[in-house]
Amino acid sequence: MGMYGAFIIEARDEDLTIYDQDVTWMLSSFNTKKHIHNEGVSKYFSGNHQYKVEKDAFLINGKAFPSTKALTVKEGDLVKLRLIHMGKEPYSMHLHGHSFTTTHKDGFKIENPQEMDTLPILPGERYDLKIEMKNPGAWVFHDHITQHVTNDGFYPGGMLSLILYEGYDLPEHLTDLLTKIDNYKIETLKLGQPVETAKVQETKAHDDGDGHGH
Ligand SMILES: [Cu+2]
Repeated sequence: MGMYGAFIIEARDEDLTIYDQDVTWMLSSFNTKKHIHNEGVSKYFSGNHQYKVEKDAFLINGKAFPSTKALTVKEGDLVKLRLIHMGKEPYSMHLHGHSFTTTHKDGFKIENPQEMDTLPILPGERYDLKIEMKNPGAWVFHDHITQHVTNDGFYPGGMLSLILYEGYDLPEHLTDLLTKIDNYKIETLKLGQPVETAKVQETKAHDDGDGHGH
């Protein structure tokens, strides 16, 4: 997992909005017991119809929280976030503290972009989000389907990342939870980047944003 990347082609007549950051998140899931990515599609098409494999790891760019990489920003930044759905189940990506507009879907410009803070995204879909960073703090950005923010069933984990403004760090409610459980050290995380438990425990939070109570 994580052994993939995005190939981005910009249209020649693309609008000339200048973004301070251009970030791609590839969303996927994984079964750590069977080490099967995307439910063994090749098996399915080869005539073996054993298709159902339960997922226990939900990933942003091949990593599950707390190994996901936070988006670090400055107040005033304009960020383009490209979401690419590489998985097999619907996701519902929700951002705290901000709204965003979806400027493109599947590479095509959206003529009347809607402002929103939650984006349903289905397998294969790609969305470009335009986010104005105008609310300093530490903000959670996550899949609102609860199973998808767990590692092997334990919250917090999975498809959860953060927008961190300069000077802010992991929100306290998350550091508290991480220090209370040790079950998030599942095989997925070992296969990826080591969990920086010590760093998480030392982190001082300055979260003046809302909690993660929804
Ligand atoms: Cu939330």
